[in-house]
Amino acid sequence: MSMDLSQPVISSGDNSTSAYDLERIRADFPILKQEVYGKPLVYLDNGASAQKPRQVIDAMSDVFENYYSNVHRGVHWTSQRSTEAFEAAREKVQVFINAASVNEVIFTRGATESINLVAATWGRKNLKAGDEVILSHMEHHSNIVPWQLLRDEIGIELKIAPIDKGGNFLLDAFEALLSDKTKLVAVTHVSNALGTVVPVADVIRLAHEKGALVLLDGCQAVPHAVVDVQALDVDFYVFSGHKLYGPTGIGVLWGREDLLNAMPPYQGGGDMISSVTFEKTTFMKTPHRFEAGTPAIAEAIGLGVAVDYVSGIGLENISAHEQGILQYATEKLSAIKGLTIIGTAKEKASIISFSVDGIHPHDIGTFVDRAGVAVRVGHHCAQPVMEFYGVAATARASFGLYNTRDEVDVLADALEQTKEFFA
Ligand code: 7TS
Repeated sequence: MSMDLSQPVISSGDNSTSAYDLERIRADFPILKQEVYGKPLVYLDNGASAQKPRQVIDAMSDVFENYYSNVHRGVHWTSQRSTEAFEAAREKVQVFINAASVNEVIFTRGATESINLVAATWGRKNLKAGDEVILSHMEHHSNIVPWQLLRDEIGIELKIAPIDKGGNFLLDAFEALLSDKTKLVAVTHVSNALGTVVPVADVIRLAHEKGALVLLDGCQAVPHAVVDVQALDVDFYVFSGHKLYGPTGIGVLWGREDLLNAMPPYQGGGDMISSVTFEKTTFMKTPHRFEAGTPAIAEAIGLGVAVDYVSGIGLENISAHEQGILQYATEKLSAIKGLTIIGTAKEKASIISFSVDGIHPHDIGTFVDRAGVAVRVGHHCAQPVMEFYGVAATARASFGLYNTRDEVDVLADALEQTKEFFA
């Protein structure tokens, strides 16, 4: 069973992982053989950044060892080879998210830069004082602050779509916020702090009925399920490479080609112009218009290999595996007395935020670390949703394609020991 992120209703998962060769997958990730404090590393911080398979590491070494050069400008062999590999990575991303054209795939430093790019270019050009942008209550700061900067600059209004105590996105309340003033809905596809899957198909349909565009923050969606930007009928989609088992320093802004070509450039510099005189510069079309300067070459190539890697396993299979882990971990952690799971939405990706009575999340994180378990503690760059739950921080286990039920058991045992220590 797979988690179809294009639909509001998502399966609760399948416990069978028989078709899923977990041992072979784990063997692809060198870091998983690492021991910390003499214990096997149990890496449950995939929401912050995922580990890299050998295939990605080797591909990036191969670039530097065998054909590295700057792209789009050399007639020599290494530059042509690098350019071909760089552009092939763009095509892989196009296929991965089913973009209509390769020109719609813009390489950025990551989701944060992608959102800032849309706010600074599309936003500045198309929004004016009084126009409304709708966000949700569970956005990552990177999908809040760029819009606040724009608000402070040009006077747009920000409206916040609410959630309920379980962390469910409230579609009716969202619909009630929509008006003729709504120009953009910028929401997360999957919440990094709660794991909630937002019913994006409905969000997009309702927003479009009002003539508003939709930007989805897909950081926590693309590693977990098939994303098809055409089936979604979305207008902008952003994600980071490093949460998708690829390198840091590379991410994607996808947008509809007509929208992108109507947007002014983000940064000016080399590689994005058609011609330059001191009087006037003309710009290339998308994607180069938005890729000023030397890009992250080996990183883009690495991202392409990461896309190959997850596609080779199959996002449907990854989703089924992770939903099984999510279900198992939810049961296992719920059985711990005093532990509260924060975020119990009907549809979730494999992310569990939690608190334990009387123990500060940072103490939880530090204590389980000694058992080799890496979890994230803090506000997860989503302070408004922490405030909604009346907590400053949570502990968070976020599971990836290589995590096992045994690792869930190690986490649960470590949490029991933490409780005993602090009792
Ligand atoms: N949007 C979401 C939903 C995210 O989870 C993150 C990073 C970002 C945007 C920003 O991505 P970046 O690659 O540009 O930094 N989330 C997390 C996290 O949950 N823990 O550390 C980073």
